[in-house]
Amino acid sequence: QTVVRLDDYRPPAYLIDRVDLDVRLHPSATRVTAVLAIRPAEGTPAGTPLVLDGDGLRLEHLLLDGRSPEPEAYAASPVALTLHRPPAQPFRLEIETVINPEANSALMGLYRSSGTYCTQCEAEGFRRITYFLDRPDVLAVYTTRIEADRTEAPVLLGNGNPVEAGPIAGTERHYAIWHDPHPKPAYLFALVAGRLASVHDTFTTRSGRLVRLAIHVEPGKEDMCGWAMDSLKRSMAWDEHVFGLEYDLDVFNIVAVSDFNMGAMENKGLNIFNDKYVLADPETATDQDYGHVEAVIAHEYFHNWTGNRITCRDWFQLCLKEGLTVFRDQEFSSDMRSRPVKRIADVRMLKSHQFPEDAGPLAHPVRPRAYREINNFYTATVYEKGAEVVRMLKTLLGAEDFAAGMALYIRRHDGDAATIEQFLACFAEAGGRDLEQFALWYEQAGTPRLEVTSAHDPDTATLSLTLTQSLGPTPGQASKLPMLIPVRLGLIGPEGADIGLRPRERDRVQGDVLLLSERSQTFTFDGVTERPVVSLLRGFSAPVTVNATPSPADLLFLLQHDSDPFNRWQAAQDLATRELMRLYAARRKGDVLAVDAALVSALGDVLTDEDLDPAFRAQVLHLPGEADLARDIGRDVDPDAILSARTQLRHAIGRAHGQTFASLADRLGRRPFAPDAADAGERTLKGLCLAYLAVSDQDTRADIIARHAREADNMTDRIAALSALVHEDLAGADTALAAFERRHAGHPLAMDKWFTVQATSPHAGTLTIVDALTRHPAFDWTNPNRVRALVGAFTTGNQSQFTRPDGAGFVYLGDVVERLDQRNPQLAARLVSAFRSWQALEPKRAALAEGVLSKLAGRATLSKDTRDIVERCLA
Ligand code: DPP
Ligand code: ZN
Repeated sequence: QTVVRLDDYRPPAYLIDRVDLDVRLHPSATRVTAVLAIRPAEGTPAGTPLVLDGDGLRLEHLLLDGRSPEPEAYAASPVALTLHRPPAQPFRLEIETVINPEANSALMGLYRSSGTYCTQCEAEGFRRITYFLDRPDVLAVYTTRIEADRTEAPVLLGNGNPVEAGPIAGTERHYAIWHDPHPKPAYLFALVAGRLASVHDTFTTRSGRLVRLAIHVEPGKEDMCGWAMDSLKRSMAWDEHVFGLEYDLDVFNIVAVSDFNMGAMENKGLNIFNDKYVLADPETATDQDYGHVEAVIAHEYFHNWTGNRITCRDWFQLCLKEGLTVFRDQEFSSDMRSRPVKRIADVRMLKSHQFPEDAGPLAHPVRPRAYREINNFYTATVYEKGAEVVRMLKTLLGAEDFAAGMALYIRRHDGDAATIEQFLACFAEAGGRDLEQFALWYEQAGTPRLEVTSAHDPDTATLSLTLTQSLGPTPGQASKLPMLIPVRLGLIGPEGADIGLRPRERDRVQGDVLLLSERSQTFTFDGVTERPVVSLLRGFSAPVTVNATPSPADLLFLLQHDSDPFNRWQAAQDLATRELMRLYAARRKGDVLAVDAALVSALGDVLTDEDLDPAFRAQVLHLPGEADLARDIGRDVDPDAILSARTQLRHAIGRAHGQTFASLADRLGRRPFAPDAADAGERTLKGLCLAYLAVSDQDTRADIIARHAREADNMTDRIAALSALVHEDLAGADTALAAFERRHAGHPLAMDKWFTVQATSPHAGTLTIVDALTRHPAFDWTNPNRVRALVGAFTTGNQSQFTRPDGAGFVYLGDVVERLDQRNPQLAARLVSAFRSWQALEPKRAALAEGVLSKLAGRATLSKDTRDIVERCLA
């Protein structure tokens, strides 16, 4: 398998200025004519061969400047079309290919989803449609003519603005022409054709451009688009307000399709979405779904500038658009909702998805330097850690210089295919900074670890903090350099108020941010008369793990007094983690210890503190997950002992506050459904109360929860009650499952939740149930959402059952991967990544996982996508 390396990057020898596409749609034989205006790039020696990319293509016709070239002048294979000696002057190449959308099960290129023709071209799907220079630094202006059967596809959509449309006389067919004036790389090309219904709205940009907005869905689903449309309009206004960025076409189309490998795709003027991130109503979508729809709509819209107007020079720069755009959508959601709660949710996600990636065999830098399959680099590291790096940049520069840097980046690189170096140069220039050391965040994989010690001297009224950073080896990177780590700090006095910081090393402290740039540094603060409690890494100012040793009393103090809500939450997590580790260590030795009553009581105080936002209270009471604990344990992990420890603590909390959980569950979230943050927060806390009530000793707990499941008037409450019943195996679980199934049988996205609830149950019979559910009428192996909701939920959301000591969970995943690999390599590769932490497991489980991976590796027919993950896991 060939490895693509950043160091081998060369600018393209030929450029394509214009693309005129004529796509005559047919379910099994779509004819694509591409007319390309090509010219040699400056400095390309005459006679340099032109190699266009293909993937599974067959050439039907070729014309060079209107004439058939001699057979010796070119060579065509499924993966390339080569002109041996192209003209030295600009020339026109006309290429005809025939493709089969119906047979396209990989969902890359042109395919059909429930009868709708749609495309997915990122990263390298355009080459499955026609031969092209399929690389992001070749930018062309596209005109697309789409032709289709009028009854099969009454709606024809392309990139850019509509130019003309009409029937084709004497036939059952019609056509539409779309023109996109903005030069773009091929990965942003899209077309959609089908029998689609739509909802419409308008948005007027601040300079007065009237934009027609439309969301296209399967007929009958129009009523479920309101939230997406509302989110779109808020995104457009927010990007103008916060970043000064306006939309640049006359129309903006969104299409929801049911078969989609990713979340959504930012094609210019024609975003294509996994329907999961468009459709929402209270009956079928949870508050979390509403939040995701809002965030993904915003994310794809924000790509219009960070991704489309300024794209990536090569795929190594993927984080240039993704990390930045995730940062932007996180900021948007923070402004729409509660900022602290959003931050906590994002960090939870980072720690549970990205930290394990960084700690295992799949670890890679935010900007990788080599890949075998780019599809495997749409990762939590590129996206979520990439966003953290941008956030740190803002912390280091301050809001003003950061905004100036962004403005410069947009001004300077509009229309470019850019690099991380160019991006950073704009901030270095705007902020008058040297960002050379900071750039290591893009280069070095792994999660840095901070060791912190503090010493207070009452005689000199000083506090000194010593911070030491370390970063372990990761694949391909044996040793690392020290990073520039911004550590936001607070010192809290005995009364609970922040003490003003008087640092001695003024050049290394910026406001309340310590600039740690050496392996070890000591920071000294004057005027600290009494021993303060140190609040470190406020707001999670850097994606690092911290090893400090605050006493339980200090952590309780932080939980009560920290002015930084993030660190109040973090203190509770640290307390819970410590307790869980203690219980875990005992269980591994065969002991069962009593649970720490002080922790249980402190959590009860937060639960009943009416001054706190309900969503925040829910986050504090939500214990670290099994995977989080496994990551902290790091080696020789016993998932059963983790589950028992966590269950023990949950039961102790449930029993101690059973009454409160019962009464809060009845009191909270009684207003008619509205998807706003305040109401959603109440429902989150209510759901958490039901989950704890389920493990309390309240006699009527099963009845209360079953009643909530029956009477819920929205999906959030219904699924929370159902999960509590099923996961605790309470009386009424089967009845509630059956009622849910009857109610939502016709709605695949709702049934996905029903699959997930069952797949994530920690009981020994779960694997058997998962397997049986693959034969349920609502399940469909060809639909990625179904597979992820059932199998993906089991392998990534049910640690103890996936890693069963008999290895049956591993074997099952291996079988699923073999089954799906030829059909949909991207999906198979995603699923097999669930093995990424196998080396941290205790030896027996690790050997069983390795066995399954080795068996997969031994298969001759494995896809490039899956082989890449499997071999990296085994390396
Ligand atoms: N569609 C994916 C995203 O928006 C990849 N660009 O993140
Ligand atoms: Zn994106």
